[in-house]
Amino acid sequence: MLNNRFISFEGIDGSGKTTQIEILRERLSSKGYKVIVLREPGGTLISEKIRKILLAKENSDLSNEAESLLFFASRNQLMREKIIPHLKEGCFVICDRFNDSTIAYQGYGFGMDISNLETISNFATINKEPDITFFLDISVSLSLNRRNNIENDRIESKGAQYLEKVRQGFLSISNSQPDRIVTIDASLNIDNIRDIIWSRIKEKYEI
Ligand code: Z5A
Repeated sequence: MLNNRFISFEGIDGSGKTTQIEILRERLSSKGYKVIVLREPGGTLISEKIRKILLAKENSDLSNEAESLLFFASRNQLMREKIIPHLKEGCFVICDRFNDSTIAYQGYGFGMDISNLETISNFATINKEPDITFFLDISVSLSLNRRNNIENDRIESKGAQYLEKVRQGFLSISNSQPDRIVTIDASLNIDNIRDIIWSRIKEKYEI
């Protein structure tokens, strides 16, 4: 049996996912829970190889469809090798990005058919979605500011207009799934965001 401890974090670049995931990991661990943090794309040997293909600037010829399918392939490997086994063991599984990123970045970002992507996505994830998702929402200008001195990978190089479509995609996904997705104003300070996340975690898991 899979437990309901599958948590994902979503948002455009620089929205603070990694920062908040580290805080949540420490808090859950300090209370004695087993926690695994996984990043997407990546998290297994094969998925990390796919990540290199996806993010390498030299792969500028990668088609939109091939890019989407590589994200799904990486995710399926992560499901099979890490997410399902850890959920079965009773761990909290925290994913830095999951399916919503593909729907937002590839679906909304490229203007691809969302229902096609959702069908493939169900196949790739074996119909298991996160039990709770924190969508950290920031504006594109704040995203670009926060990432000011960091070198861009292939996807980050697509520019502000693309990122705005991705953000609108995330907003539309979160509006359509309010039971699963908690939308947080991620321009707030780190401690405020930490407190909002923790109160939702306490409420959901009664811890
Ligand atoms: N991608 C995709 O296209 N399709 C998919 O299906 C999937 C992914 C799964 C993965 O990049 C790329 O793949 C990503 C989407 C795409 N690229 N793009 N574009 P990644 O994993 O390398 O990077 P990322 O996920 O975009 O993470 P990031 O840029 O490192 O951002 P973050 O983890 O959300 O933020 P952070 O590292 O916690 O914080 C960024 C900075 O802001 C840092 O200096 C913090 O100290 C600061 N920060 C954090 N929170 C705050 C607050 N609240 N106030 C002020 N400053 C803050």
